[in-house]
Amino acid sequence: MPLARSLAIVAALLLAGCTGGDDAQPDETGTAPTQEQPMPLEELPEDTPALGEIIPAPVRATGDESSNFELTAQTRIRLDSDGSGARRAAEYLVDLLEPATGFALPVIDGGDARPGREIVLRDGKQLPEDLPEGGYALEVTAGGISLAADSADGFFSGVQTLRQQLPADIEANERVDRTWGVAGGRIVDHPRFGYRSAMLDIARHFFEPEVVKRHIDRLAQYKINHLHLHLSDDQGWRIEIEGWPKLTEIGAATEVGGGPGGYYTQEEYRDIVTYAADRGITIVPEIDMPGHTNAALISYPELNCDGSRPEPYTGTHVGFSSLCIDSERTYEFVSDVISQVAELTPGEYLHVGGDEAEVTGEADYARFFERVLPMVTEAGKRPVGWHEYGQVDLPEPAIVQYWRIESEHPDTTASAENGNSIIMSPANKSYLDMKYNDGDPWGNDWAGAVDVRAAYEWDPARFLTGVGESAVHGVETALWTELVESESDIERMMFPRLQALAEVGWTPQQDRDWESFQRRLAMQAERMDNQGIDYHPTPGVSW
Ligand code: TNX
Repeated sequence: MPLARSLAIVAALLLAGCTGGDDAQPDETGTAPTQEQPMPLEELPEDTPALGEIIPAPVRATGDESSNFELTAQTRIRLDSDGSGARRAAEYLVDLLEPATGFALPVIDGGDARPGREIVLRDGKQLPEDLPEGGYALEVTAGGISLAADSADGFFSGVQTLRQQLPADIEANERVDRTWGVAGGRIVDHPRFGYRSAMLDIARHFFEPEVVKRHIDRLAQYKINHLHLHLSDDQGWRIEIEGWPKLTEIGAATEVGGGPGGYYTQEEYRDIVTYAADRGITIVPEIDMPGHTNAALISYPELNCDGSRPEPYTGTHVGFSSLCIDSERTYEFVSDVISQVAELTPGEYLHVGGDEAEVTGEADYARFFERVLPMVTEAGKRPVGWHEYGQVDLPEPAIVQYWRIESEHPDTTASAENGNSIIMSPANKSYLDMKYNDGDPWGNDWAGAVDVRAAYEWDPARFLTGVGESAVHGVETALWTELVESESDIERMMFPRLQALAEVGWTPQQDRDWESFQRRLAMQAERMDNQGIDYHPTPGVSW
């Protein structure tokens, strides 16, 4: 018997043994029943990624060429877990695999092991004890695949790893008749930061729910686990608030350039939240205030100090609007908005903006947030705000999002010293509305060009003086949409810089390497093509 085959049988037996299954017990002749022991794939199809050749790079991958797995129509997915995370991730995996393979894989709860034919999602019994939160272990043998995790986040991340270990054809929309191999070995992996996020501005240009859903699909594959939606700005108000109908009748009807705008009903928003959760993504809603509020002011002029109705705004300037800080009506409004948005959002966070409030006096600004932040915590949410709100006395759970390009920012450093966590989104690294290169015909440029290498080569724990690893809550890219009008604009600006930021947020700093990233990024081209992503084939990468 060839060595690889014997090893595969041993592996299958071991797998069965450790799960208590009995289908693979040797028969009287001492050999395992052959119909339950598919051959290991000794020759992986050439286009199968080597173990660990994925984005973001895993913490540890140990290949074993003798134990490749083959996914077939007979493969089943078995749950050996008490939590709902494994089931949700399993159902997601089934949906991911179906279009290209044509297999409708069953998900089975409990039951015995069936070596060689199954992918098991199991609670973390086999995880190293010191595996940090959000981690998972993926073991690929000819006898089966085991994905162990102890959180929904871990299961979703493990599923994304498995997805990228399959050939790029797995991303095809139509059935591809071929061998589906997965390279054998073991990956033990965990994120550097628990918060890995992307911001989409749907205020400057509105995007329909189905565009946001496709965006969610695309983000999830790189283990981005939060989507921050910028739901209001001068140019548009994008979410229905009961009791304040003019926000959507008037405030939603504009966008940059004079287009029709739009908004989400509460039902549509809830649906997006659920869709995201089913893919391991938490929605972080942002209502920007007290500045960036022209759309609210044209809807309800009583929120303006002089009570007059401003003109609708469809340009791209910032810093000219403010809610009236001294009016009780403002706090009735903000309280309704916060409580309803909190109610619609199961996630931990609620973003209150706070940036560029240039026409709100400093003392007013502080007074405003002293009243508003308790509304957020009382609604059961953890406040997040752009770093300007760090000038205010923040409650301990509040998170500060740093967006400037300077490496010194005393207020943010002070916030970190006070125990507030910091989300790092420096514009010269993570702003995806910036041009890739100086000569690009599209994109903002106030933070300079941000090419893929710039987006990749930085350390979130070394960017800002006094904000080290333990103060960093995570990283977030931002796609402001003053100049982004279509879904294909979104794709071109996001990809492939999103992959760079995804690895910045996931992979330990010492394991990150531009050459290696560049090679793995080139491998993503076919995956993005198959998904119909109109990415920017940026120079400097051998696509
Ligand atoms: C600054 S970054 C803004 C946005 C703009 C963006 C354009 C931040 C918190 N505010 O209002 O859209 O620059 O790059």
